[in-house]
Amino acid sequence: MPSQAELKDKFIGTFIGLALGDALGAPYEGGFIERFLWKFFSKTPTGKMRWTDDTQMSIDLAESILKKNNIDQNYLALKFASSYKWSRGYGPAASKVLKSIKKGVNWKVANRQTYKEGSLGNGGAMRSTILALIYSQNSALLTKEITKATQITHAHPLAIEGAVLVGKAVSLALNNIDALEVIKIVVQNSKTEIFKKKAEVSLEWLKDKLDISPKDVSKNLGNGIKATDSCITAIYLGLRFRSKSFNELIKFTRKCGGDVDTLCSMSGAIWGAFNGFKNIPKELFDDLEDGSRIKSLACNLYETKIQISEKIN
Ligand code: F2R
Ligand code: MG
Ligand code: MG
Repeated sequence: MPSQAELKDKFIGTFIGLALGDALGAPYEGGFIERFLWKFFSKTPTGKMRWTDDTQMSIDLAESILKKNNIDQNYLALKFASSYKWSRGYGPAASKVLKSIKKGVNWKVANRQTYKEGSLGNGGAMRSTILALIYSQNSALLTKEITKATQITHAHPLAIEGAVLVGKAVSLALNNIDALEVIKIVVQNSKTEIFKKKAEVSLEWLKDKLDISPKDVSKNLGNGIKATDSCITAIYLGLRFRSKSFNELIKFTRKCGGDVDTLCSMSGAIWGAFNGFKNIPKELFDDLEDGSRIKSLACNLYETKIQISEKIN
């Protein structure tokens, strides 16, 4: 178990790892059009690296927990909707959900307007890290709260399963669980064949310390926008680079292609949960949009976690 000081540093490392991964991966996300468009939005007016929807929705979730002390789905739905900005690069179905909620449609209706079963994109997984910070000591509550936070925009069971698996990996990293043990737990917790198979492949690769190329990582685990094509990939990357530098993780993940901002963001959060803020390069943090605000949110989440844990125990 980490000491209290170490845990606080890990909270900051997790949230900053998420936001930095997002901002550093964004210029490499998608195809030619997405990359070209991002050139116009990649910097803030003061020249900092701008982050995307992955970080915006994580900030919304963090602020919502700080306000309500738990997941209040109606409040969180309005919070997501009021922060929506086209230029943050939200997914197509997620954009429609948020615009509908803004117009007054109930989230339980809005989240099934595009797909009857709901979206199976990785939009729930990209923010589930925040709940791992709060519920890292209670696996059942972690699953329950991630489900509630995900289904507002992503009702599909695969989106929820991916979000739970990413959240679990972050929570285990916060608790200093060995990387091989983490992937074994991910295999055990995978309910559907598609996640389980990819987690088993990751386990074999990690066990044998194989030097798999970015191309083969993408080919076998996926690099797409769907939860099934990105969640296990990000978990694998976070675990593989657990004892290497943050820069090495980002350099490799950028080469995986596809949904790079989200792969860097989710694996960056796992890396940060293992290694803490103290190991994140200072010059990257200094160059990040709203770095101090995100750091302060992480500190406040740490205080809230202590209060919530005292109530639960
Ligand atoms: N929006 C982006 N990137 C733009 C690049 C998109 C690229 N052209 C591509 O399509 O690969 N990034 C941000 O969006 C991702 C998170 O997405 P989220 O919030 O899950 O979005 P959405 O729209 O709900 O789902 C994404 C796509 O998945 C497919 N899909 C979802 N549910 C489906 C279903 N039930 N049946 C079939 N397909 C489904 C659709 O193609 C959705 O558009 C992150 O990468 C974030 O950075
Ligand atoms: Mg994004
Ligand atoms: Mg993305």
